[in-house]
Amino acid sequence: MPLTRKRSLVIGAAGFVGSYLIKHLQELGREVYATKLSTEKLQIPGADIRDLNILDKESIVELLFELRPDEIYHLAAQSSVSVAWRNPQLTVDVNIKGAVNLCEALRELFYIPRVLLIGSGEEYGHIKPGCTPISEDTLLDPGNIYAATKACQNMIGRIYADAYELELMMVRAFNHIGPGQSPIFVVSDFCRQVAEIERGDREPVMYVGNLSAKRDFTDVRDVVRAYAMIMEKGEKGLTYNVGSGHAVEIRSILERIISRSGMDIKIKTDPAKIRPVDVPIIEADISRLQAATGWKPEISLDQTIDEVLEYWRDQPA
Ligand code: A2R
Repeated sequence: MPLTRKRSLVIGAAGFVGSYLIKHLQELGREVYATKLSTEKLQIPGADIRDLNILDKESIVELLFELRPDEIYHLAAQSSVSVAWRNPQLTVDVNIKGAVNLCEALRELFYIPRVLLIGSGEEYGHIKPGCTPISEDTLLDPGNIYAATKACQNMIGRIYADAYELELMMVRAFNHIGPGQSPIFVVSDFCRQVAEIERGDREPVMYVGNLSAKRDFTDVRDVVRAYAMIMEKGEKGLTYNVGSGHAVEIRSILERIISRSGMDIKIKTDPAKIRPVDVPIIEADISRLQAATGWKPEISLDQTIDEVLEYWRDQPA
């Protein structure tokens, strides 16, 4: 190990991805700093965790001057599509102004850290039939407020990278899954329902949305490995899709989860889970990521499903 360890800063680490990323960076031998909102709880042995609200630019500047990180992962976001519909102002503030605050803070530093801005496959929006797998150069057509703010963050990142020679890279992450994810996401939702049925907490009926949609799922541990590789090898100003490269039908996910329970479970459509506009297939073209880093997913969908199901079986009733 080198005498001085590389310093990583993870901003917005109290969400789903943050603790996985911190653990991975620690495994890589990094000295890891992370931030959370003062209202959030996060403790990870060996990681130095601070409070930071990205709406306060001066606090970002102070923190960066104090820590002098070599690399910064920007995860902080208002990341819920439905909250974005209900509170577009907050979503614009956190996702756009927050990113601008970070970019402006970077300009005040006397050195140039590597920075990864995390966006979303949602930025592509209404993907037309025949346009999958979708590459980074596809024209963005965001279909909701959350997606629009992430598309904006992406454009701002590229502009700052070009205009001020900042070492900024952008990611568009497709569906990521794993133990600990909120049950507003489909795999976590289905696994939680099965665990509750197994415990006898509810009748043996699964409530589902659109089962024919196809989505590109990647285990969160593979996702954070990709982030670290892009941080190391990515080209400044470029955007990288992070996904498996293969879309899977939601029906197949449901069947795999139900088959693990061995129970006779009925399936009912819950109108609340059907979205007014649903894109039939979302699949990432990951050739740019693979050419730059050699990354490929290592954790199979079946393994992730097993672990997410175990996670929900272990939760108290
Ligand atoms: O909204 P909360 O209370 O869950 O807090 C989120 C936090 N956050 C902020 N951090 C600093 N300053 C703010 N003004 C601010 N507002 C919200 O960022 C949450 O703890 C964290 C983001 O984590 P998640 O929402 O769980 O996202 P996840 O799944 O970890 O995804 C990471 C990134 C996000 O940028 C997503 O939009 C993207 O990957 O897909």
